[in-house]
Amino acid sequence: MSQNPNRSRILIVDDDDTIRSLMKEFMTTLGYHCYTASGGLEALEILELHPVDVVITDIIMPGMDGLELTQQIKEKYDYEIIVMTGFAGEYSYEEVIQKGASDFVFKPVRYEELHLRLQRVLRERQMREKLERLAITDDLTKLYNARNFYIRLSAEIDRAVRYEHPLSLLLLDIDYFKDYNDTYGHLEGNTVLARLGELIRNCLRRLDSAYRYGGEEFTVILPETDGASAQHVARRLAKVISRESFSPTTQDDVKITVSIGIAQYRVGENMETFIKRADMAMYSSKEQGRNRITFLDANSN
Ligand code: GH3
Ligand code: MG
Ligand code: MG
Repeated sequence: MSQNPNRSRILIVDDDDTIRSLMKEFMTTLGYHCYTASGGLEALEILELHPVDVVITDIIMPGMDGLELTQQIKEKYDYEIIVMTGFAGEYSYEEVIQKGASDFVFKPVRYEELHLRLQRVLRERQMREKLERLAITDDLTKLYNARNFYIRLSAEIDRAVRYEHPLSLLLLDIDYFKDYNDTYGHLEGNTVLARLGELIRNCLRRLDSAYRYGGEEFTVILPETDGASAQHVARRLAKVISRESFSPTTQDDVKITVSIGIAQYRVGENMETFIKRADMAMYSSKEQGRNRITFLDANSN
């Protein structure tokens, strides 16, 4: 949803031309971005092309009625629906809500009331989106959290197997980070973690996703990526991180380095084994002196 609630996108569905155009005028004046449709099928066609935040639909319409439309939208999308109904006895509140509508207004619609209901529905939607975002995000680094890592990796493994596409995993661990904390304090350490989160995020392509895996450990899932390309990504990350300077005190200009492990998914292996191989590659980087990249290809153990 757009940040400004007034730029939210609304689809108005009504078979009455006059109501449709009056509502569109009202909503547009309030700053909403409006689409209109004269029936259920046309509404579904519009939704195929344009995502929206809220659908406001009449119930009684020729062809597909508003209840059927509500049900179909809810099966396919996560959009809010406000239903307009002609008179009190036409459909029950329960019936409409059960189909998945968020709210309900009577016709003739009082615009002020509709606007208030719309604002409430949008507020609740924003709140829900925020909670969903918080549940999958690490607060300090703004990367996805470890719980989300397992969910996403499992889904990516399924996709890689189904489409026979390569899939790679990076595991990064900050070198000597305990010393950094001991020398400059935990808060300065946190600054490093937050900045690393930002650097990693900025380095990635659209399909890639990065996670705070542990305290000072990060993972990056690279779909559609073989080991050779994953090494490019790892080198780019290491370079960007090595260029960054931190100033935990006014006198100090401190560099940090990371040890990186790379594994390419091997068909048939389970998620735990895949992660373990990336972990072993990372430990190998540590053992060889840190600040380096180790790749275990699909055939090595
Ligand atoms: P190595 O090169 O072997 O990785 O050494 P290291 O010191 O980085 O590794 P070790 O696992 O011994 O220590 C990890 C350190 O990371 C210890 C802990 O204080 C620090 N750390 C973990 N989570 C956080 C955090 O949220 N904030 C801060 N500031 N430090 C953290
Ligand atoms: Mg560690
Ligand atoms: Mg470490």
